[in-house]
Amino acid sequence: MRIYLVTPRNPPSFWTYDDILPSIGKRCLFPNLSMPTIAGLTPPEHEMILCDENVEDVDFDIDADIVGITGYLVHSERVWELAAAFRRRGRFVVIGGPFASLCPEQLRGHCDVLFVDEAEETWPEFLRDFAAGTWRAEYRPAEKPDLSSAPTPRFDLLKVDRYHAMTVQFARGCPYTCEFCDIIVVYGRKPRAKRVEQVLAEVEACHRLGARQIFLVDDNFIGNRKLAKALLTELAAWNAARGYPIHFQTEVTLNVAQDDECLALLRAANFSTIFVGIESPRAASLVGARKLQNLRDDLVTSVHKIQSFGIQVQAGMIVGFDDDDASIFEEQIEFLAAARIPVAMIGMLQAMPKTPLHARVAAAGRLAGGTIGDALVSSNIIPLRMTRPELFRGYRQLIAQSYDFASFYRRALEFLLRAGRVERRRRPNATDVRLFGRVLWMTLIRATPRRAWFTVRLLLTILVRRPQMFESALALAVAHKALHGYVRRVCLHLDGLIDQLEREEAASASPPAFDEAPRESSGPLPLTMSARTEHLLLPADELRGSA
Ligand code: B12
Ligand code: SF4
Repeated sequence: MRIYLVTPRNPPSFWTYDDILPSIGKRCLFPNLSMPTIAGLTPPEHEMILCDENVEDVDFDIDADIVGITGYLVHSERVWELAAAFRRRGRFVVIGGPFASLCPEQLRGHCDVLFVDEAEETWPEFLRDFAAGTWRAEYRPAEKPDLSSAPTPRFDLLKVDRYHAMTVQFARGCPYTCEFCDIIVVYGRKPRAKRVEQVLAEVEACHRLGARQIFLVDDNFIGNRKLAKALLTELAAWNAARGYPIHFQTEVTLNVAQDDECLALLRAANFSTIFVGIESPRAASLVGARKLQNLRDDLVTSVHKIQSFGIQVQAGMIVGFDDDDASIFEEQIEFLAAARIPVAMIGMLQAMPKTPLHARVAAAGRLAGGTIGDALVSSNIIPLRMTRPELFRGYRQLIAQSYDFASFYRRALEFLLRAGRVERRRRPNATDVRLFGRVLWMTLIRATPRRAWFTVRLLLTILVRRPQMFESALALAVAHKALHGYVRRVCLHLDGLIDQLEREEAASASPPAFDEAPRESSGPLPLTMSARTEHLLLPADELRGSA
């Protein structure tokens, strides 16, 4: 059989880096791992073709027996469109992925077969059923799959050179119980890991294909700390033996700061950045969200501890918890500055379907529509200690301030000057030199005077005061270019939403609450639903005062 697997194009988001990818010669930051994973699970007698719409065009006329589509909630509209287009052409369409696992009810009727949850067992089962003509309309595993026998994903089917970094997964699931988290709803609380040899084989495969950066896409890399340490020990040996060809990054919980051995291993294995869900500087909000693992030590001390090992912390932050009032925005700004966190993904609290938070706010009549799956552009909760316009206005101010030139510069510089030293550095090769040229072209030579001054000042200061951090300074200059443009566009988008909310508030004494409904339903559109995000793709220089 011939099977065509499609990843839909990403709507603009914090992670799409639309403003800089063309300049660095890439089409997308990371490949979606689900497609190579599904291809790896497919017996070799079938022909697999992978298409990622982020790096190539979809071939709607392809002669395929099965078309498989993946996606997150943010891809929902494109998933529906793709499925309809292929079905119109008589193709047999199957859908799986985080959107299908969390909201199967929104996909039934849009495909021939729906895969809910992980597909390590159900995909091969379906292929056998399909060949026998006895397939079912829906597949859902009886138990969460054991990953210790998962085959290596077919990275070789990806157009690797079009991505900035590759993605590899070690474990799924997280032992914690954060109230807003949909990950534990779908992947469970018991971390399930691959064996060290499996991960090494995957890293080796990506390295052979030319990868120089790998994102270990675990929900929480230290969910099972013993296994994580065993893997890190081997990754450190692997990287050292080859002269550190790979930079790793991953996602962990903040309590990694209380484990010096783990931090030393992360450094030894060449993890340059970790993404940490810090969420809030306010203890009451963390308690309310059941994010108790963040309360084991002072937050700023914990972040500094991680940085002292030469590892950059990128933070996930959230506003709009029940204990957040209008003073939370300033508190967040102060925290990011004190903790020296240049890059923070700041969002508004979202009630994702099926989470305990969703059930609680719905029961309290505080649900304001469904979610578009991106906490940076909307919120579907009526806050407790603020009005909705107050939340949206405060949030808008918070993100604008966090990514203005001056604040970002201060945080970046503080981090670069004070982070721990990592002695070893890979010797630059021709690709590095080319990349360096492209970055300077984008952030200096072809930039606005303000952007050029920002870049010169940051790079020269670091060259003079801490030259060994030059590569990190360059990366932060690039990140700011991407995020500043994106945040400016989100602010314009929020301005529209705030106007709409204020008009609604003026029209009625109390803000309207809407029932949760599938997005394609008719009737009045709640704010979060009408908040289309296509205009977030406008070039940065079309924005008022943008640089
Ligand atoms: C790595 C990651 C990223 C990376 C890489 C994204 C990428 N290119 O794929 C980055 C950092 C860029 C990212 C960004 C975002 N992410 Co993200 N991300 C993840 C993370 C941690 C791992 C995803 C992964 O690679 N999993 C490994 C694969 C193998 O697992 P899988 O996709 O579930 O696939 C299995 C099954 O679902 C099934 N399957 C999947 N597809 C298909 C298709 C078919 C045909 C079949 C049969 C089966 C099948 O089989 C697979 C094997 O079992 C998840 C958390 C999680 N555990 O899912 C969040 C997650 C997917 N991200 C999420 C979100 C919200 C985002 C952002 C919107 C955040 C933002 N505001 O910017 C952006 C969107 C970016 C975009 N793509 O447009 C949410 C999505 C919620 C949802 N249910 O839709 C998740 C679940 C995390 C969360 N709860 O917050 N993300
Ligand atoms: S630590 Fe992260 S992955 Fe784990 S439950 Fe909390 S939010 Fe979810």
